[in-house]
Amino acid sequence: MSERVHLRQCTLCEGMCGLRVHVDGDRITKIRPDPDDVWSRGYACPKGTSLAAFHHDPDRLRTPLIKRDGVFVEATFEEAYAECERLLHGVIERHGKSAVTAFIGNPSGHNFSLSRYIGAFVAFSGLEPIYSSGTVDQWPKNLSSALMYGGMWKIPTADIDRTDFLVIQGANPHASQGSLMCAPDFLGRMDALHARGGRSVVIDPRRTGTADRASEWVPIQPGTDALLLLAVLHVLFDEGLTNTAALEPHLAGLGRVAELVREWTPERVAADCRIEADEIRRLARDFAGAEKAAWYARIGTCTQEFGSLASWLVDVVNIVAGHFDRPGCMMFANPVAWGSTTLPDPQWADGFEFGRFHSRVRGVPEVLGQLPASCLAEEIATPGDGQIHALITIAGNPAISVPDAAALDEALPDLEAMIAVDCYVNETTRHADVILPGPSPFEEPHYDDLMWGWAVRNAARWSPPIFDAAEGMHPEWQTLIMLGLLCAGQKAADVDVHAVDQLYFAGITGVVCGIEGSPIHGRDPGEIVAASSGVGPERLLELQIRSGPYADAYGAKPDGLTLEQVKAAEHGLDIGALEPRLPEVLETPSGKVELAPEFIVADLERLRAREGRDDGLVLVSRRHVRSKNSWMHNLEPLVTGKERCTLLVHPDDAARLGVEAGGRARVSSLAGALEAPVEVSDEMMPGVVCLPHGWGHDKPGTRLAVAAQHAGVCNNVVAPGEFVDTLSGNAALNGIPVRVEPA
Ligand SMILES: Nc1nc2c(c(=O)[nH]1)N[C@H]1C(S)=C(S)[C@@H](COP(=O)(O)OP(=O)(O)OC[C@H]3O[C@@H](n4cnc5c(=O)[nH]c(N)nc54)[C@H](O)[C@@H]3O)O[C@H]1N2
Ligand SMILES: Nc1nc2c(c(=O)[nH]1)N[C@H]1C(S)=C(S)[C@@H](COP(=O)(O)OP(=O)(O)OC[C@H]3O[C@@H](n4cnc5c(=O)[nH]c(N)nc54)[C@H](O)[C@@H]3O)O[C@H]1N2
Ligand code: SF4
Ligand SMILES: [Mo]
Repeated sequence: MSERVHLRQCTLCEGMCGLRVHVDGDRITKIRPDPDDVWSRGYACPKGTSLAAFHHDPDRLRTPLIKRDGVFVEATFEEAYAECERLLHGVIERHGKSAVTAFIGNPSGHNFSLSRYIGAFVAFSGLEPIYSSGTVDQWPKNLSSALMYGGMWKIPTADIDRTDFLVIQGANPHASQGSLMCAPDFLGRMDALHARGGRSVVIDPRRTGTADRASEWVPIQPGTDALLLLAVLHVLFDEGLTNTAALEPHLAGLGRVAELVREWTPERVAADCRIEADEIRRLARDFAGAEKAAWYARIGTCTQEFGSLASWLVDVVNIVAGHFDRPGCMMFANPVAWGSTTLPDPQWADGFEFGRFHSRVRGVPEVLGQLPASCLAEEIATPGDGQIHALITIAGNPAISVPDAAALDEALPDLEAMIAVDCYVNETTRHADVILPGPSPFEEPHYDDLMWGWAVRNAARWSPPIFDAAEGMHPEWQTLIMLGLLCAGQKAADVDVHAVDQLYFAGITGVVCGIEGSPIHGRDPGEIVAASSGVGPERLLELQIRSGPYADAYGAKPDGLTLEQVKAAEHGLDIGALEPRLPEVLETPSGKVELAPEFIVADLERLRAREGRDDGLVLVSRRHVRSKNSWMHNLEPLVTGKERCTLLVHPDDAARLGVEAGGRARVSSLAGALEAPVEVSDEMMPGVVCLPHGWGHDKPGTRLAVAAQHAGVCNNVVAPGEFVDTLSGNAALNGIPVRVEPA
């Protein structure tokens, strides 16, 4: 045995855990957490330690596929690009550019190449609108952050290691490990909070693994979080519990908030939220009374009918209570390497404007450059001017992940051209004409991009590649450049990827040199380009670090940080705890936190109309620690054991509905129907049932040998596409009215 241990960071989720990857020849023999990793300190979950199964998965694509007479055949990248050119140019010739669009999925945010070159693809391709998993996830938060702080990715994180009081609303880090908040071993950090005398409260319709570990569980009726938060604000103002003196110079609209929340008493919202008024008062008092407190909210507050209101209000609660921008409270990270999607976007130079165009079929407005992912099916299926005839999916599985999943699955075969940048033949990519895979995560370097923007410490972590990529494999950043230029009408044979990359890099360098406050502001971009080394994402990362907040600024600050220093710290580099960042972090036209953006405030009217409504039985989603969205069910170590794709039902509901543990239930909604095995549990609040998302692997034509044995059902078959947070267009995947009956 000539086993070697390689240090890597996990590429799967916001935990960004440090791993020890044991390698013998070309086999990974085992993966363990790295106890010496300065960031994750010896934590990793079963997904990270199962990455060997992904790397060695025989179903993982190692070469492009082209569909010929309905059958996928292996091809070289050159052949695949030629086919993409033929397909895309054909559609553009016949229907014009507006017939082409893209769907960008979640792993794009975690992948070293994709995270830094999606911007290149979007810019070169000129495609608009595009779709993404953002509108089935965090679009409401992007919207509120854009309007409150001046940037859609300016998202405060909970300073969990120094807080005395943590509220977790609509998130289950027990499964997810945190989201828009990077804190590996989240639950261990909660234990530490309790050990130092602090408390935690989980607000969730389900008593999750996180709620079990918390000091307190507060069940809430799905979709009513905005009402609860309004009442909490009411109490803060009404009882003189606000604490804004320190922040006041940086706030605009405080008076407006005080006036808005006056009507929303705890008594008014109690019945809708199904939380006693006294309990709301106590929660508000406890939160305000804690010396250091943080109120963290995530996907349960975003993927719901009033996602934008809730996303906005939770930040207002933190600010008004004075639990903002100071240690132990909600704070902004200041990452070593700025994220590539956080550069100033010229389209919003004069502030944000939404509804610049509308979707063709449903007529809904664009928000932050995108239309709701739930529009995609109808935009493909409905004939007429502007109909979508070509789709490029990039690390996305929308046939499972977006609402009305069956409608999209049915629409995809209507496309004249479909290209997937993906590593599996799955429920979505089986419809593609061409699939372009990338290397395994262990075959390229890694350094997370956007994620560090909401990390609970400022730190850095470089991972060198372990293996060479397979012969003939193209890194995904090159594929994105190629596809972008094919959409722009260029011929594959004429594209010099490296020359284009040089231009892209020079362009970004020019932008950074133009940013006031950048450590390289005013420098000659040519000088910076000449001082840079390498190509592709690694060269971009060097720029991100060397013009970041701790940078050497390409020599101007000799004590500053370089990529080489980050690389030398093989267990990662810890800069330290978060520091206050107001007002420097703000990019609003006023230079202040906009506490009451009128665009969002106007949506209170829709909330008023919801008051007193009884939805009957409603459905919510869940995640599991051994699964990541839709695409890790092909890994044997993660799918063994008890069946996990079950309908969770409270015992009282089960008795009332006549469904039994171990039996099967039929779940139906306006959108469709499905059948699932029943699990009866008092972890659900009565009136709310729950299905996991990301399942439904029984489709013909996929190549997922293991997942097909554990198919489960796709919960998005019952998610109506038009059930959205109207303001942001984000899908409401929680709080779906359903009928449940014995199957
Ligand atoms: N009902 C319900 N629906 C939901 C949710 C929910 O809670 N409930 N959650 C929503 C959320 S938060 C999200 S983010 C979306 C996710 O929506 P998607 O992003 O559409 O779905 P994923 O399952 O993450 O699919 C990832 C795809 O990328 C591929 N892939 C994995 N790694 C790589 C890689 O390195 N390179 C490339 N090129 N491809 C790769 C996989 O094979 C898979 O096809 O789902 C949403 N849908
Ligand atoms: N293991 C694992 N980790 C993951 C993923 C995964 O699929 N598996 N996916 C990753 C992705 S893409 C994301 S976006 C993150 C998401 O990370 P989280 O935000 O932590 O998402 P969930 O684990 O789905 O937890 C959401 C919680 O919201 C609750 N909820 C539902 N409706 C409501 C509501 O109306 N109000 C309130 N207050 N709560 C509600 C649900 O019961 C659930 O417990 O996880 C990431 N990490
Ligand atoms: S929590 Fe698990 S999946 Fe997420 S980064 Fe850590 S090891 Fe990877
Ligand atoms: Mo997500």
